[in-house]
Amino acid sequence: MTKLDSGLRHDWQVEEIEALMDLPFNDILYQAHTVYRQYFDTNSIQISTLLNIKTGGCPEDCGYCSQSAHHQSGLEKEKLMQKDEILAAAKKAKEKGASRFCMGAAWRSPQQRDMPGLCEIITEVNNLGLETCMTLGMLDQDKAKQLKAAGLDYYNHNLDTSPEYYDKVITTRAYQDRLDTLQVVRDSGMKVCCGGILGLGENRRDRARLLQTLANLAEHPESVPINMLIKVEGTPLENVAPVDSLEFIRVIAVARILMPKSMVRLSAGRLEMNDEMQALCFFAGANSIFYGERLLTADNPEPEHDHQLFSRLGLRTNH
Ligand code: SAM
Ligand code: DTB
Ligand code: SF4
Repeated sequence: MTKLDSGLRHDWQVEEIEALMDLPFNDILYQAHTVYRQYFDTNSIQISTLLNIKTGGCPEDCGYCSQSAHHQSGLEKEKLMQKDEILAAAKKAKEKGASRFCMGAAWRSPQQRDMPGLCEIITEVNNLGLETCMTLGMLDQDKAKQLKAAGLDYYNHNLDTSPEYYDKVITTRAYQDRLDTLQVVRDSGMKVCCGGILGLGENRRDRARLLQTLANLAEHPESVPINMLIKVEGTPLENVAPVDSLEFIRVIAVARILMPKSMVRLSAGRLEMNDEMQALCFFAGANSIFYGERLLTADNPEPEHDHQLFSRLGLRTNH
């Protein structure tokens, strides 16, 4: 455990987390917001912009994903984007106010032949004055070291759901593979961005187990994205029942309570959330979002709409 991490708990029992989830809504919000105020300026949120630098044709079978070659989402497979195109998108994101640029690739893991190009991209995006994040699939120690040496600030690698529910959603890799990559990323010295998705058909215990796994990592991820499933036609999860909005807010609140110093990111699915729901997520402790009209392949709220929302809520976007 690092110094920064001292005083934080890493020994949560699932029953304790379920008890938090079961609290009356006002109590859970009050508790989460109290913790939130101890550690953060609660009127300030961080914004990151995403770019899919390699689209489609992914060999993994993640049941939620438009980019898996196993599903018929109609998405055309593309090659890794050219560096200049990526840099142009990064400049635009910076001009529009993003502080971090997150690049995603539809890979099971990157190949060594892609590494020098990826490392150049990282260095040049950093030189624009942006923090960098990548999500490229599984990493071994050597590749994690190369990314770190190039200056990559964050690596995103989600656990997505509970260990028990994982193989209902993904069969081409195991939960332990995810944990192994997270360890390699942590050991390399990069910051960890790791969270999950709600709405995969999981139950409340699965949600508690996901949060328990995240909070009981040796160090809490610096960034914890909580995604609401975006249902994609042609994927196995296209018809799954939606998660109740208040349940989603409860999960944000419990993430804040368990990981008080982490950035909790209200991630995919905001287009389906009204302003009032997002406001409650921000009250419950979400302090980061993806900003820009597109996520990886799916739409995100218009930046203008987000600005209006921030202004109506008195939120600043300056970390
Ligand atoms: N291939 C890499 C991987 O899986 O780690 C990186 C890209 S992957 C698209 C990044 C994350 O986006 C996934 O782990 C998942 O949590 C999230 N995601 C993907 N499709 C989604 C969807 N339809 N709705 C919500 N979140 C989604
Ligand atoms: C994360 O947890 N959510 C982002 C980011 N990390 C890479 C991705 C959301 C993807 C939503 C579906 C899509 O755009 O294809
Ligand atoms: Fe591939 Fe990532 Fe999509 Fe899974 S989530 S199919 S690994 S791009």
